[in-house]
Formats: sequence, C-alpha cells, structure tokens
Amino acid sequence: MNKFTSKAAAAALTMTLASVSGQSLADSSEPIVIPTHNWSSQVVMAYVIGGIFENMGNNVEYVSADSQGVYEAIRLGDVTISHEVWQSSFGKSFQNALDAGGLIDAGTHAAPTLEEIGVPTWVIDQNLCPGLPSWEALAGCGSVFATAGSGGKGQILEGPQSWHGEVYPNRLAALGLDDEYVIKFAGGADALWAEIASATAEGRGTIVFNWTPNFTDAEGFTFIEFPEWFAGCRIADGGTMETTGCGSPKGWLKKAANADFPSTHPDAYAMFEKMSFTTTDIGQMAALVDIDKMDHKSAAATWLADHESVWRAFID
Ligand code: TMO
Repeated sequence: MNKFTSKAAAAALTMTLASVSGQSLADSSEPIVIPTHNWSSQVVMAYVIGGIFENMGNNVEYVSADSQGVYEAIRLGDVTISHEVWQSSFGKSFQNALDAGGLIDAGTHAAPTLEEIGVPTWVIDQNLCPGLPSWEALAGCGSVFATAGSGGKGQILEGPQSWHGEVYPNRLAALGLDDEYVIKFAGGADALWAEIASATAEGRGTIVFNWTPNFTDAEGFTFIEFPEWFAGCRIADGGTMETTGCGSPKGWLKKAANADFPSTHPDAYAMFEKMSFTTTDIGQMAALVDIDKMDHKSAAATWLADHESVWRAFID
C-alpha cells in the first residue's frame, strides 16, 4: 500500500470503529492533562508537546505531579500522558500501572538513556582517582571526594530520593564501598549542577548523579562503569545483596498514556505515539533552561520555533 491508500484504509477503519462505538471522529475538547516533574527536559518537553497539541486544535492542561505516582494517576485517568518514562528511575512504577490496567505503552523515543553517577571529565583527565571510570577505582579514593560535611568520607551527591529510592545506598553496601562513601540526596536537580560548577571552580573532585540525554552531554561528563545491569538485579526488583551492586541499565525512554486517550483524542494520540525525540533534541530542551537560563515555557516556545520540521513530521 502506498501512503495514500494506507491512510485511506486507516481512515475507513477508524470510521467503522467510530460508528460502531458511536464516537465522533474529532478529538474531544476535554483537556489533555500533561504532567510536569522536577528535571528540565521533562518540563520543557511538556510545554513542547502541549504546544503541538494546541497547534492541532486540542485543549491542554498542565499539572505538577510526583514522578513515581504519575503512572497510577494516568491509569486512573487523572493525568493523560507521561512523555519521559526513564527506565532506571521509573520503569517499575510504569510496569506496575501497565500490569494493573488503564495505562498503555505509547512507544519509545529514539534516544537511548543512562541514569548513573559520574564525574566531570576533567576529574579523569587530571587523574584525581586513577582507574576511573571503572567502579573498582573508587576503593581508596574516598578522601578525594570528601566535602566539608562528609566526615572524611567520599560524598556521592545523588538526585532527589524520589527518583531512585534505595538503589545507590544498596549498591554501595553490595560493593563494599559504604565504609568509605556516603550518599547525600539532593533537594533538586539544580543542586547537582551547582555542585559540578563549584567543584570545577575549586578544582575539587566530585561524584554526582546525572543522566543522558542532558545538557551535560556537551560539557564533558563521564559516568562510572559499574557491574552490568540485568533484569531483577536490584533489591526492589527481587534481587539480593549479591546482585544489587549492578549498575543502571543502558535504558529506554518511553511514553505512556491513559488507555482511553486513543479513543477520546485519536489525532492527538496518533501524534503522541509517532513522536520520538533524539538525544540531541532532549539535550537542547535541557540546555535552553540549564545553560541559557530561560524559563521552561519560553524554552519550549523557542524549541518549537527552531525545530518546526521535527515536530511537524509527527502530525502527518
Ligand atoms: C529521571 N531522571 C532523568 C532525572 O533521572
């Protein structure tokens, strides 16, 4: 089938289904509820997607939502979509809602992901802890990463505890590094970037949680290489102290939606399902806020204006 005939066939099928179920073909005017969380690309992308939906004639609404609880909220219909489901942090909450019913997997972005602790690359170039980025090099380097408040131990600045729970405390214990390092949970993502900036200005070694795609991809950040992840290695996923020393998955970035969204808003859902952002797209969305210091809405408007050919392709 060529593009026209497949489109015509799809339209005919939609009309048949619509007349059977008595639904109209057009998207409902009910607002599409888009969640915002606490890291930059996610919030910018929320407004990017909202802007595309509005361009298509849809109504949108934004709600600030907990990044784990959102999957249950989608399942129950209080939130319509999730556009950045990061495997390492949220895979379990996503899967739980998928299994319970009411939430659907709306596909995967092109960008592969990693959520892991690491160091600004200059720490490696200057050989502050010989053997990095292998995790085994951390043993004996605790004092290199000590801070004023870490009692002589190496500090690892984790993200907010709502992202990864006990993953890093368990990992340190499993790898025998908990005597030499302490985990500090950051209050928010900005604390991670502030720590990288001040440690770099002081020439002080630092270990922080970070992820890719992110604005730091362009700045030189190296993730520590831990024992390879496998399904079920973490304690929260049924693993044991023998296995929970595993690193984070080289993961996926998914989209999720309420199960009714394809029938209430067929055009918007088709766009959302087709929508796929690359590492570059997502890095740009974060950089507009974290480097260029724009507010999230202006960053989204700028991104949409500068990349019209990218998002137009999701509509056709
Ligand atoms: C979910 N995050 C990208 C902040 O790791």
